[in-house]
Amino acid sequence: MTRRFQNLIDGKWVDARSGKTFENRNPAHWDEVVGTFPRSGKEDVDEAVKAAKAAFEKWRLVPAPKRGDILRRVGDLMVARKEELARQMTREMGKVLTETRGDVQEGIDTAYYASSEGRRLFGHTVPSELPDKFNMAMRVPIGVAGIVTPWNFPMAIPTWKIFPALLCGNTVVFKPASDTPATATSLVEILMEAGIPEGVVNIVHGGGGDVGIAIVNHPDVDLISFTGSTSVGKRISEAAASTLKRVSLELGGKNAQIVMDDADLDLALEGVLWGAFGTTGQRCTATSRLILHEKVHDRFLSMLVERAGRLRLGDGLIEGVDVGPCVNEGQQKTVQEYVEVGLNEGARLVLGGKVPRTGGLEKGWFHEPTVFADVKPEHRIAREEIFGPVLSVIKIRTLDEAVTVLNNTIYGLSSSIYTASVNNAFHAIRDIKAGITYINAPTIGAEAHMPFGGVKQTGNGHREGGWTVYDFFSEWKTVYIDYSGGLQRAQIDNYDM
Ligand code: UN1
Repeated sequence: MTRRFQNLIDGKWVDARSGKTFENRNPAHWDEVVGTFPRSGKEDVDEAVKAAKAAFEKWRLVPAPKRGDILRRVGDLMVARKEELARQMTREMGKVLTETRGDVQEGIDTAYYASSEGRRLFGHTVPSELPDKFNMAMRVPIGVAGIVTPWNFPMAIPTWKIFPALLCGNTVVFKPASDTPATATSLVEILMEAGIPEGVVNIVHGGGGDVGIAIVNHPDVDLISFTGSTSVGKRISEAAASTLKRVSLELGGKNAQIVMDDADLDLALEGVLWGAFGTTGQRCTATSRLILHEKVHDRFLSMLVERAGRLRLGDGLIEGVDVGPCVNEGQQKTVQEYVEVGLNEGARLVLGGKVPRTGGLEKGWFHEPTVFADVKPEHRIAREEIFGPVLSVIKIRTLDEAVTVLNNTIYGLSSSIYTASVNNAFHAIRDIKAGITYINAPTIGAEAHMPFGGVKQTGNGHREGGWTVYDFFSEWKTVYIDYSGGLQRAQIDNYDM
């Protein structure tokens, strides 16, 4: 029997008011239904926001270390269920089991980090310009947080947002991607089991056009944290402007790995294989451009084609599979369209480019790992986010040229350079326009306790992860305590004239 999942609103598991549902299918075997989920609408969001708003008045008064204790239990429960959660995730979105285990681990790391932050959440004490007066600034909760998340990191990304939101004393209305609602439901079940009070976390399933936009427009939602495409991020920003909500956006990427002539090529090869084809290229941090120094270009390209050609496509639950399917039909089509674009622009297809039709892959949204050589920086496949297993190779002559090519995009999330020279490395660190730069490591591999985010149209200046995300989920309250017993006028009484 197919499991029928529900929304969680005010501590109760309920269907969509309309009674409508949608199916979630396994992208590696599209005839396998993972579950049915409520196709919610504005009326369900209204209920969830009402519950979250009411719950906020109690939750904001729970001491932060106590909120942290609950998140520690969340981490413990995730550890106990790691394997089960990873398998569920592979079934619903396709990436291989090693990677879904990593995704759950990223959530565990985030839980323990958030739990310890409950005993920090530092503020500032600052001298006053007046005698017998004390100044401080402290963090206070904001209110209801609308959390809208993608399918590529179905556990890690929701935890990056929900755990700090809760730790800071906010309540949550969570809309997960409709491709990964089962993992999201498991996360919410764990939060409730760990002791999160009713109404503090609510989950509303459904599409972005129905549920997502209703959350963004709702006057009682105080902040929005969204990860997804740049085009949707812009629409969210516009919609949120009418109520002046605080908005954190983590959007697209067009990340590049530079390989200089002095690089360890074997190491650089491992890096690009992992960066470009891990998660079937469906990461905002994926390596989608490879910028090769002319002196190593031909040799490295043939090493790459040889190794990438041996990557095994298949169901991510099967041992030995390297690359899973695209998440859905639409994503597979986008990849195919970009292969056409690349060919029409005159790039040279040196590997892949096709949808496999044999070998047990017929009923999944697979696409072969694909490499284009002779790509020019102005080509669309060198500038636009594809979000699939397609790598564009560009030849350069100098480090300056490599950095210029790398920066030639509207995005600025992750970047990487392989070089043995400390001078090259530091020039790259200084001149690359990206939120993250790796030296002798691939563009993927962000750790939960470090700031995560990008520049340019990858975001709007906020950072997730580490200590930085707590800035987004809390408000500064400035406090002046005058114990002089008299009226002291700032800027006036301590100056004679
Ligand atoms: C994403 O691609 O949306 O660094 C997040 C990484 C992961 C997180 C990626 N730890 O690739």
